[in-house]
Amino acid sequence: MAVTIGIIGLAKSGRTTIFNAATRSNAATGSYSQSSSANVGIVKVPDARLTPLEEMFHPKKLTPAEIKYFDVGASLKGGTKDSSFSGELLTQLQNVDALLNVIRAFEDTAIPLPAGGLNAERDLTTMNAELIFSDLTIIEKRLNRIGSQMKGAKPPERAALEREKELMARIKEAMEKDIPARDIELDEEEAKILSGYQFLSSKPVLMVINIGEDDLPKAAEMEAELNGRYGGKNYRVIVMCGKLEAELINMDEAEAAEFRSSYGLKETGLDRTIRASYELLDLISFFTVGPDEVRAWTITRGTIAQKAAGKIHSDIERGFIRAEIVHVNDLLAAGSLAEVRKRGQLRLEGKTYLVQDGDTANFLFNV
Ligand SMILES: Nc1nc2c(ncn2[C@@H]2O[C@H](COP(=O)(O)OP(=O)(O)OP(=O)(O)O)[C@@H](O)[C@H]2O)c(=O)[nH]1
Ligand SMILES: [Mg+2]
Repeated sequence: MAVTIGIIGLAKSGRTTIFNAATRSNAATGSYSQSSSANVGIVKVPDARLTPLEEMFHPKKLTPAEIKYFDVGASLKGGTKDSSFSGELLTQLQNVDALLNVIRAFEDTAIPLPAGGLNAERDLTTMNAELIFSDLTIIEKRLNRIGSQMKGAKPPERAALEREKELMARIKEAMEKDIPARDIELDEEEAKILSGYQFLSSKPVLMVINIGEDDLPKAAEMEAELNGRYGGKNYRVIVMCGKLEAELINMDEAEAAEFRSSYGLKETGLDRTIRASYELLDLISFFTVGPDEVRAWTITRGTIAQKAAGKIHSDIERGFIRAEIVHVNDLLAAGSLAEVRKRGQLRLEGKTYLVQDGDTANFLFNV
């Protein structure tokens, strides 16, 4: 399954513009009505290692990893004690791996500013408050349910409910002090219980500061400063001009590259967003190679070989015997799998081997 990212932010912050830039789409922007359906886009994750692998294997199919973006229709309300997220929208957001919070930092007299003007700090607080508000509603419902379930419960079940209740009460207390779930320290068991709730405020956040073209010369400096202030575990900041990025995706590549360098930009907004998302979620890629298909797979760093195999098929995970591993750099240096074998560079690894970024893997399994 592709990594999914939900785009949120205040109205007119430039969410759809950033969505277009990140997915090479042309969804309508500047529509003043709140559209009810989300824009969905899938992008292939650029990976320079795929091209030489393709040249080596001439596969029938080349499959890069994918990232899926949702530009949800509703925007954060900002200040009103009312959740923007309910129904289908809430379900969609609950299923994303990370949130991309667009923060407006561009001036444009034609587009009304939020009350109080431009203020990244305030917009961040607004986002957290609104995600927490949505989560608190769920916690309250769950606490009520636990109360009634406890009545008829047998001792072991009761103990589990008791633990969950305590945890929920602790999370509730923290959230009432405006602490999002992602910032609450949890042990392994607690984290497991909590993951079932898919709290919105537990999602890692990529903040995209949407600046105007005039501020582009300051972008790198701004990004470093903001990452110093807000970056860290579960948080990353990127600064980009959404409007320019969205325009550049409609140009041919050479022309776009020329424009980009005239603005001092080295990478596309799409590439930067993907890289920041991978860093934020601590994702790495491994490859499967062969004449049928060369494919990149996305996993979290620290994934064991057996679990990584499960990405491909649950049968391979269940019947896992061993993995034949060679790093893509060694494979490319050797020139072929036969040469890798000859050089003794094809390693046999067991279930608990931690798959590394750039590993190529062949899983041996029983069905
Ligand atoms: N000047 C300028 N305008 C921008 C920039 N980014 C977006 N806009 C404009 O701001 C308006 C709103 O952008 P959208 O991308 O539609 O913003 P949104 O958050 O999706 O807005 P809604 O979904 O309508 O709430 C559009 O007219 C965009 O062209 C920017 O960097 N600079
Ligand atoms: Mg929009």
